Amino acid sequence: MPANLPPQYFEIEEKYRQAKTVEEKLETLEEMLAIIPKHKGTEKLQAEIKQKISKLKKAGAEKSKKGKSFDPFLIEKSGAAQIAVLGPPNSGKSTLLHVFTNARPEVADYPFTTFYPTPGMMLYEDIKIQLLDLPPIGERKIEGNFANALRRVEGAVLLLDAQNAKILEELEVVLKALEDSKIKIGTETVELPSANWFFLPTFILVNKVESKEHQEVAEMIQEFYKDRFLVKGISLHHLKEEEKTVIKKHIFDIAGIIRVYSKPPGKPPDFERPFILKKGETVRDLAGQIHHDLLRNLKGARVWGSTRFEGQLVPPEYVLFDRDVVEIRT
Ligand SMILES: Nc1nc2c(ncn2[C@@H]2O[C@H](COP(=O)(O)OP(=O)(O)O)[C@@H](O)[C@H]2O)c(=O)[nH]1
Ligand SMILES: [Mg+2]
Repeated sequence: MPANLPPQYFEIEEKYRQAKTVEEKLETLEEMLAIIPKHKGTEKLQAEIKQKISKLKKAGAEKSKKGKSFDPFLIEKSGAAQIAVLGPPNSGKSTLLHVFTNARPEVADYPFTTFYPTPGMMLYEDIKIQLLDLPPIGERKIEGNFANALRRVEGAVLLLDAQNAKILEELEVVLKALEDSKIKIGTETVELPSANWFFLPTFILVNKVESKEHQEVAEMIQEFYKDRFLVKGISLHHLKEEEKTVIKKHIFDIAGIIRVYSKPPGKPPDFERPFILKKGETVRDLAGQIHHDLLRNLKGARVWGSTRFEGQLVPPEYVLFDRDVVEIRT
């Protein structure tokens, strides 16, 4: 077909192939149609695209007639980060929310009490982190909505039950179910099979450790999985204050975030409202968060905390650390 399509056409076509939502697909199809030279050689192609557009629009109209499908897993993010609480049935996921947040999901000794996610806010020093109590992970395939929710969170806590004789099997079942949804978990980044896989930073809490025997179970898990996971044995029913503090710190660490305090020139730092950055982000990222005007005129910053000298001048590319105080210079 002597269509003589411009090179951009093929870029848009590629975008169309990658499009995930109906809206994205429609948008790229409209773009394709707009860019095609209108002559005899492209008539067939134009007709095909128009047909695709009308099909998609029809499907969309029917869907909205049925009412927007409600996604109970779409929990609006609140606080500095969202952390998933994962695990097999009965491992203590809902109990974890009782201990660390003000949320009160049902706790019961029969499995599958939690069908939908329940959020709760955990106070960590001067910030709040949102924990999501989630349905148990078992032999069944993880629902699409559930898997998508896991791709939105910053990290996860995986709870296991030290008093369950099948603890190793349960852990393997969880790992397998997640991998069936193209999600790999680990405390340190693990290699992903391909680009559409998702890495979810996760640490393991072996719960219900209340005897020497349970302690040995936790140590066994730790021994087997130490290359991949941080593993900690605890009992949520008998948690000491110090242990609570340590677990909160692990949750903060797995979220992969840092707190940074901004300081206007000549004024004291604002410790009331920390800015939240991802680990590895720079002065430039902070400036962009404060105000996009700052970005344009950014020269660097003075930093107190991670620098060798207090108030040291650093360039925009300087990587910030948790608790740094930063005075942006323009
Ligand atoms: N012995 C013991 N039981 C616990 C502990 N944490 C939770 N449980 C019990 O385990 C059962 C399941 O807890 P739940 O939080 O509902 O688990 P979920 O299904 O993972 O949400 C309940 O009977 C809890 O009281 C613990 O630290 N020790
Ligand atoms: Mg539960």
